[in-house]
Amino acid sequence: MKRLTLAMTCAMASFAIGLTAPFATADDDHNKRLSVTVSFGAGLNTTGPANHHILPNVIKVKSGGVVNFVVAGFHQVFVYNPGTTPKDIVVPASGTFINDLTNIYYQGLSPAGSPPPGLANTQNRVESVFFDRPGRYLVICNVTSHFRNGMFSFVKVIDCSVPLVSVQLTPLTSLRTPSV
Ligand SMILES: [Cu+2]
Repeated sequence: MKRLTLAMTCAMASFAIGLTAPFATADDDHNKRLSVTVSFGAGLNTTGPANHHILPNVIKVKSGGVVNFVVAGFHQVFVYNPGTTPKDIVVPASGTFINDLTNIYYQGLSPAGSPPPGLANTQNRVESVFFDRPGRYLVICNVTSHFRNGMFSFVKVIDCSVPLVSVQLTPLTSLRTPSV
């Protein structure tokens, strides 16, 4: 038995992704998963619950990578440290925003009011979030009604430098067809 490093596994996964999605290479750093684009909101041609989605549902990125949230419309990105689940979010009975800061990792720009100095909080924008530690991070839209409509996702940060898996490799000699 030979041990494969996760780095090799990541390379193989990238190859597999390349086989299944040969055209999805421009926005994810040639499938190296260091820069990933995510749709935060279904788009500007949708309204109501149809808009309240984060795509994809599971976002995969390497540690040290960046997720670029493309915000379409009135939304606010909140990212929580590993351990927080959607059921942990304390949703107020009323109000536009949830604002649960427990275990928060990244608090995105509010689409309401004035932006922080030096930043723009226009409703249509890109927010780039850096992830340096492996784990499973919950991402939600902080707008109360949107979260209630299921607007949340997960960022799965993978550390490709640590050996985590092992597989059984079959020697090539055992695969030869016996001669007749
Ligand atoms: Cu939203």
